[in-house]
Amino acid sequence: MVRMLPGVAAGDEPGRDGAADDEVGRLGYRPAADDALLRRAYQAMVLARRLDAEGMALQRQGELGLWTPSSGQEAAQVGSALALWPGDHVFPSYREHAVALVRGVDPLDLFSLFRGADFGGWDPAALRFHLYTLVLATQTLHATGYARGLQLERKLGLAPTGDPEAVLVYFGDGAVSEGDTSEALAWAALDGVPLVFFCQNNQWAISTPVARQSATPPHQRAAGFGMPGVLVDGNDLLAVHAVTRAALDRARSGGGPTFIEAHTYRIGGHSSADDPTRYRPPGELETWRAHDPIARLLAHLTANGLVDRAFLDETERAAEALVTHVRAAVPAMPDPPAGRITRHVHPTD
Ligand SMILES: Cc1ncc(C[n+]2csc(CCOP(=O)(O)OP(=O)(O)O)c2C)c(N)n1
Ligand SMILES: [Mg+2]
Repeated sequence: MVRMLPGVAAGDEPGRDGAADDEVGRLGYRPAADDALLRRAYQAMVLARRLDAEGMALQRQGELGLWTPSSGQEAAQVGSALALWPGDHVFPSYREHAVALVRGVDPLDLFSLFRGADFGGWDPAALRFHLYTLVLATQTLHATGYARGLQLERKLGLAPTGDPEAVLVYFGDGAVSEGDTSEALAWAALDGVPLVFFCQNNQWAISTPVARQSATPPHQRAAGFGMPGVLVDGNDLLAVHAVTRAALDRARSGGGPTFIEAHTYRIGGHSSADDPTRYRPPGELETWRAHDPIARLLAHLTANGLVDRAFLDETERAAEALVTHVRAAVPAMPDPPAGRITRHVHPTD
């Protein structure tokens, strides 16, 4: 298990060259030494948290059909997304809003999807961020097929010149129970495709706890399929970034796929249609709140003098401006024209 930041307790910060980092170094992972990247990560996490709150509020006001909260999973999402190179391909599920932000998806395109005004309005080819899927685990096969295609292109000398590309696929702990995931893992390992399986174990699949879905922690399955499985503290931005970067490097250099399990927690409900108070054990939410990934990164940044008041104020201003924009734009989104749904089936419509 890889773990770098020990939580929010004052005086408990390891810094980036403390004992915890030595342990990580022995395992072959190097934490980011790039202060600008850590500041960027903090900003992306704050923006994602605010957008998430706005998504819930807009759904409650009747402006969105559904919202899938991502709060609590910002370190897992931003840490992994910032390890990607621009040419890498991402296959998300339906909760990767923070990854979408990092990849440059216009937040309004996320909201138009959840409003039902669009089918998923961003350009997956341009952004290298493929469309959301609600059908659990399908994206694991799409990603494996895509990675196999990249591998064959390279083998046949058809790959574009430039950086070699890798693929990263996101899925949840519940999706590990789907047959598609097992097929994808078996196929990916057999062919050694350039792919990273990134499982956000947020402890719940709607109301089913992970312990009732899997007799072993998800990452332990990887060995049986023939690839390394790594467990990482998913609320630790530096650890997630280091592990994902190493796995992507391995994929890019022909080393084959890696399975990462990021141990995290879904602070909100499964979706805006869910009431987690019906099934969560008492105290669980509070325990995880004490490991809030944004507070932990901020504690690290502050302890190392990497942020000042002006930076924090600027981050707040940017978040406020973003949600003000979203709040005005979402209710004004036009309904799609009738016939749009069949446009690509019946081109004359
Ligand atoms: C094939 C399929 N089966 C069932 C569902 C219903 N469903 C939607 S989300 C979900 C739970 C998924 O949990 P997990 O994979 O842990 O992801 P999380 O929502 O926690 O991010 C279920 C059962 C679905 N969307 N697709
Ligand atoms: Mg889950």
